[in-house]
Amino acid sequence: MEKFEHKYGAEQIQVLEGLEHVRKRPGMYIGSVSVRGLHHCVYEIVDNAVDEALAGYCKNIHVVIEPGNIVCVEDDGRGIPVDIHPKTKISAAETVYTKLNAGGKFGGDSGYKVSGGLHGVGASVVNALSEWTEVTIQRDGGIFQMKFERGKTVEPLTRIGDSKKTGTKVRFLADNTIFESLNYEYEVLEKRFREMAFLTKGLRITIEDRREDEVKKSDFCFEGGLKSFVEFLNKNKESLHKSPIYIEKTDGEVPVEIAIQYTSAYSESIYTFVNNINTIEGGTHLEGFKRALTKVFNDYARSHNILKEKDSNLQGEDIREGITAVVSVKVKEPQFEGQTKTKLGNSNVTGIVQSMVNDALSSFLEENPSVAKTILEKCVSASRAREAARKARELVRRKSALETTTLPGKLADCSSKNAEECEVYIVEGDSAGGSAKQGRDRRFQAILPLWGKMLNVEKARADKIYGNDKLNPVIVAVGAGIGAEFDITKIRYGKVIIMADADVDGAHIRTLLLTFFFRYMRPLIENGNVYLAQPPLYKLSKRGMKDIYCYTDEDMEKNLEEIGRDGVSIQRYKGLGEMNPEQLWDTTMNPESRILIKVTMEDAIKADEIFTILMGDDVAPRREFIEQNAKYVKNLDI
Ligand code: TSJ
Repeated sequence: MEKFEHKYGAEQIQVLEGLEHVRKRPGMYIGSVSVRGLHHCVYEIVDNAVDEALAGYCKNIHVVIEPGNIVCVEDDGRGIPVDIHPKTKISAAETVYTKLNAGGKFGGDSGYKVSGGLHGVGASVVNALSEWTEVTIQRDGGIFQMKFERGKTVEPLTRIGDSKKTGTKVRFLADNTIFESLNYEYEVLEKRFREMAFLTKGLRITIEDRREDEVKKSDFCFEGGLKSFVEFLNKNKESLHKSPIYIEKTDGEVPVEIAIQYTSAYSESIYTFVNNINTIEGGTHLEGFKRALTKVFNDYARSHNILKEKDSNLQGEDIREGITAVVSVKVKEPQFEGQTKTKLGNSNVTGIVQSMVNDALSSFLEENPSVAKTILEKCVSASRAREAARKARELVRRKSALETTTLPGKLADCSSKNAEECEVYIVEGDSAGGSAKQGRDRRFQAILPLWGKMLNVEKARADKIYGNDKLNPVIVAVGAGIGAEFDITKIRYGKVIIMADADVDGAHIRTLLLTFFFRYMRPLIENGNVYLAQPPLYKLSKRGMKDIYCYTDEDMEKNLEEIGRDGVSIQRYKGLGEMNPEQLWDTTMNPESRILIKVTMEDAIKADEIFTILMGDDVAPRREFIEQNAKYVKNLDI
C-alpha cells in the first residue's frame, strides 16, 4: 500500500487536476492543437536535454520520428535524478513528468529559464497531451523506466536493469484526440534543431525520420557556434570579408554571443535569440545592438576621415545594409512582450549589449582596417542611395501635388475613407483584376492589379523601388511610405490582401510581395495587416444541388464522401482568371464566406529566406533548393 500512497495523496490529486486542465485547455499551454502545437511538444522535450548540455553534462541529443509518429528523444546527460525525495516521496523524474511547471525546479540547472510565452511549460504538459509516454533513465549504475497514459502514471519508476552509462530517453505518442494531426514535418523540426545546434556550440543534435522506407537524417554540430550560423545564412550570398566578426562575453549574469558578416546584398538580416528562443519581434537586445553598430561605425568613419566634418552622420539603416548578424543573449528572468510574446522587454539588456558591442566592435575595426574600409564603403554608398531615394520620392510627391489624383491609375479604389474597414486586393493578372473589380463591394474593397514580371527586390535598393512601375503603385496605394519612413498610422487600408493563383507563378508573386512587405513595410506585417486570399481549387456541381467550392484536396475528398461521387462534375480552377466576378465574390472576396490567412512574421521570414535562395546570384543552390523543396515552394506553406 505504502508504495502507491503518493498517488492518492492530496498533492497527487491536485497534480491530476492540473494535467486534466492541460487536456481541457491545451491551447493555453502549447498555443494551439495544430501541427504547430504538435511541434512545440517536441521542442519542449528537446529543450530539457539542451538545458543539460548548457549545464555542461550532455554532448549528444538524438531525435527520431518513428513509424506511427512516435517521437523519441535521447541524450547522454547525467540522467534525471531517480532518488526519492524525502518530502514529496516521489523521484525528481516522476515529478518532472507529472507536476505542472516542475520544469522550473528540475529542468536542468543552466539557470536561464524561459518564462512567459509558451516556452518552458514543461515535460508534464507534453505528458498530459500524449496517448502514452515512456521515460528511460540510465544513472547510478541502473536503468530505470516509467510509463504514463494521457498524463497518468501506469508504471511508476522501476529499476529494470544495470547500466554503466548515463542519459535520458523519452518516447511519446501525441494524443490524436487532442491534436488535429500527428504529421510532424521533418523540415520544420530539422530547421529548429539546426538552429539549436548553432546556438549551443559543440552540441551534436541528430534528427532522423523513419516513418517512410526512405529514411531522412541530419546531423548538426557546430564548433563555430554563431560564427557557423552566420556563414550558413550567407552561404548563397557574397560576403565582403572572410570570417564573421565574433563577440562572446558575459556581463554579470548576462552572457552575450554575437556574429556579424556583411554581404553585397541590400537587405538586412538580423536574427535575435533569448535563451535560445527566436525573438522575432526583437526587443531590448536588438535595440542595444543597433545603437552600438550605428555609434561605432560613425565614430570610426569620423576619426579616420571617411566622413568629413561637413558630412552628416551615417544612419542606422545605411550601416545595416547587407548585414547578416545573429545576436544571442541569456537572461535569467526574461520578460517577453509583443503580439506573439517574442519581444524581449528587460530594459537593462539594452545597455549591456550596447556597451559590449561598442568595446568589441571598435577594437575589431582598429585591428582590421581593411575590413573596416570595405564595410564603410558599402555604408557610404548606402547613404548616397538613401539620399537619391529621398530625392526620387520628393520628385514623386511634387509631381503628385500637381496632378489631380495621387493614386495609381490601375487602382480601383473604394468609396469609404475609413482605413479600418477598407481592404485592398493586390491581384495578379489583368483578367483576374477585371473580375475582382466587377465582383467586389466597392464601398470598402479596392483592387490593385499587378501584371508582368516583378522587380527583383533582392537586387534593388530603395531608390529603385520607388521608381519601379510595379511596386510604386503598391507603395502609393498603401499610402504609408517605405523603409525607415514607413508610418503605419498613414495606411489607407486595414487589410492588404494578396490574391494570387494557387500555382507556382502565384507562389512566386506571393513570395515576392511578402518579401517586399517584410523588407520595406515590416510594421504592416507585425501589425497583422497583411493577408492572403484563399481562392478555391475545385468546384463540385451536381443537378439539384448548390455548387460546392473546395479549398484543398482534403476538402474535396470530404465533400465527395458526403454527397457521393455519382453525377458530380468536378471543375478544377487553374487560375483566378477562370472565375466570373460573381464566383470570385462568393468564394474569395465576400467577408461572410471567404477564407483569409493572416500573414505572420514567421511566414514573412520564411518567404524572405526562400526568396534569398530563389533570387540569389548563385544558380546551383537555387536549382538544388527547388528540387529539394518542390512541394514546399509550390504550397509555400503560407
Ligand atoms: F524533462 C524531460 F523528461 F522531458 C527530459 C529531460 C527529456 C529529455 C530528453 C532529457 C531530459 C534531461 C534532464 N536530460 N538531462 C536531464 N538532467 C537532469 O534532469 C538533471 C540531472 C542531474 C542533476 C544533478 O543535480 O545531479 C540535476 C538535473 C536537473
